[in-house]
Amino acid sequence: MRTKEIIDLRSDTVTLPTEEMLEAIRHAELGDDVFGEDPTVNRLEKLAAEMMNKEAALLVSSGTQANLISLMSNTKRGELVILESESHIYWYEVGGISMIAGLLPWPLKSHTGALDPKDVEAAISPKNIHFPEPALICIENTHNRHGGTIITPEQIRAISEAALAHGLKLYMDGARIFNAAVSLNVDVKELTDHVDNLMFCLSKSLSCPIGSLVVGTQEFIEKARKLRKVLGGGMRQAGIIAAPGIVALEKMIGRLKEDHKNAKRLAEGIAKIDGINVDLGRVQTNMVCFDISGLGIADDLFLLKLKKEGILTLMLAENIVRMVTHRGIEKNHIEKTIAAIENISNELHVGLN
Ligand code: TLP
Repeated sequence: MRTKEIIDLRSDTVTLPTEEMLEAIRHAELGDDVFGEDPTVNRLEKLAAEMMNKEAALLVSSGTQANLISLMSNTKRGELVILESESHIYWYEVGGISMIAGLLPWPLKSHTGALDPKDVEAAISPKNIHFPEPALICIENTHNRHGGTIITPEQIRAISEAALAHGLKLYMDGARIFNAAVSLNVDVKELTDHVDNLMFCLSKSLSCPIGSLVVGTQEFIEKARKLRKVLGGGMRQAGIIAAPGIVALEKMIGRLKEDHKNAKRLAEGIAKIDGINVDLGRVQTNMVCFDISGLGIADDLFLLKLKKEGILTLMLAENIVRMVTHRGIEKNHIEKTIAAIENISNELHVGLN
């Protein structure tokens, strides 16, 4: 019996390593990275720093760990961190910003993920004995909960001016920064120029099994390295993680435009279906978020109906579905997904009356 093909649109984190990555792991030159002696890790960190136009980089186990280490390296306990109200750090990192870093998150609302410099200015309130000291501004690029939207170099520069004027640091959660660069058709350096430091993930659309990089000045990375050790993230022969990371940075960036094309096709296809509402303007990279309230179906049932067709996806919020394209998703999967959603709509007789 043939098993049904699974179309996994839950996240680009589900991507599996390529054959070339597995080969690179097999042949990686290894050493003890806590002693700074893993040549493959050293090579990856050097490459990442060069690509981002910063002095140094540090390999860590995950995006969440990268954000936590960066928050801690940029601040002191008790300080205030300005971030976007839908940001990953605020929503999905188990409150590590407060629980472990001891910081007060100060969330600001935005339309599509980019902080308004005027709101940032206002949040950096005048000195007052009652307020914690503001220390850091965080941006997220691309912005996950806003649907993979891009913060442009101009927007980043405007926020950085507010940061600079008040002596605050600017940090970027660039988990999917290469998606932004590829979509804008710019060198990634244009997106990193105006931030003090950042992190990006290897384990999302770049197809690596594990790993993220924290990038910034030498001094910042030294602090980050020590904090990684405190958090139990010092790894030994981590070259087996770094080796596919090098393949990713050298070979996997160009293909992201395929994912963006597929996301656009998916969005345009489902936008025509009765009961579905998609904001096409937000479909800028590899995510498609859409509102199913017009179908009049419970979220769980919608997910279940797709699952029966072999299509896996997730809810971002009540009635809001998120689908993410990646290397495991091809054009025919997009067409199958559009057809499956159309069938659900027809079954429910949406639009007939
Ligand atoms: N995002 C995951 C889930 O956690 C929601 C996903 O499927 O999108 N920053 C951003 C912007 C992210 O999207 C993620 C992961 C992280 C940080 C954390 O990375 P990991 O999962 O490696 O800890």
